[in-house]
Amino acid sequence: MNIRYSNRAIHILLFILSILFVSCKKDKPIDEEPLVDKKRAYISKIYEYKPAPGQFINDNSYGTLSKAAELVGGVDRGLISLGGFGGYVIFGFDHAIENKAGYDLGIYGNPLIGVGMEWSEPGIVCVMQDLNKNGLPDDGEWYELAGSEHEASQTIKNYVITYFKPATATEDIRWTDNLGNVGYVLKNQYHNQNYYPSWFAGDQVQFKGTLLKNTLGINGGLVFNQPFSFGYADNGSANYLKIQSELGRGYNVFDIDWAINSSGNKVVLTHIDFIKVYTAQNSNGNPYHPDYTHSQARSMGEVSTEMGGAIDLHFK
Ligand SMILES: [Ca+2]
Ligand SMILES: [Ca+2]
Ligand SMILES: [Ca+2]
Ligand SMILES: [Ca+2]
Repeated sequence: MNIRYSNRAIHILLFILSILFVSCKKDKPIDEEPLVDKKRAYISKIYEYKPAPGQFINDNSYGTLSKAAELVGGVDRGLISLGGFGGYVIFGFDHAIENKAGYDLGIYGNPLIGVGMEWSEPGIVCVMQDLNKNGLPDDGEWYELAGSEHEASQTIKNYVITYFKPATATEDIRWTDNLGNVGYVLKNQYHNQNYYPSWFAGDQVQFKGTLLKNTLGINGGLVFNQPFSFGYADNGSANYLKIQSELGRGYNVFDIDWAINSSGNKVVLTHIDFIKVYTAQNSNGNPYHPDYTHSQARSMGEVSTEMGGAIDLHFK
């Protein structure tokens, strides 16, 4: 069959099919129409955006309440930064996410994945059920999804950090933690605004969570922050690279089967209603730490998880 003939045959076939499709559609009652609203696979609501101080916070591009609201209904509609350790976002879908075999949830971030210049900023993911069915993340327990570092010796559970509002916008943001450390979220030359969230009441804010070890390094002048092997957001893991290569846009995958309670024991969940992501490292991206005066000490800015949306991997 020559090409012109086959094209003509295909056109005729498509024409006949389109007539059949239209006539079938007419006969079908409206309430039997299949669900094709792909938007429902994505975030339907941001319940809370509470970032820790960081270089993108209060910035109109990545760090305001209105930027967080833009994540609803799609992927890469915007990007929010969660700031330093503990800063978080809580979101949900217009339906519960079921725990089926394998991965259930995908979360979009912006890790740099070039070999030798990795810039991952791992975020821990927690899930909650709406036990009292009031549509709010207000009564269940937050269950951490245990990633590859869950049992690592350098992982610190129940880490608590307190950030202090600076007197002026030009100051580094001081913090203390429950291990007796004192430090600063360092300001840098690229972002001059106040790094402490402008909408927070009071003069200090506290975050709690699991602290993961730093993965920062420098090689030939290039500062990198390596990914963990699995189970974190904004993390350029091998699986992220695979999805990026197959779909053209990478995301991190999560299995509700990974849920653990506050004692570290596995919990069985048939579904979840709410998801929380928080920055899980406490790092200024400063390979010369604790030297704050080195010329490269402030070149990267704090390690802060970014999120560009999420997807229910079972939604068809
Ligand atoms: Ca699953
Ligand atoms: Ca509830
Ligand atoms: Ca970041
Ligand atoms: Ca990032």
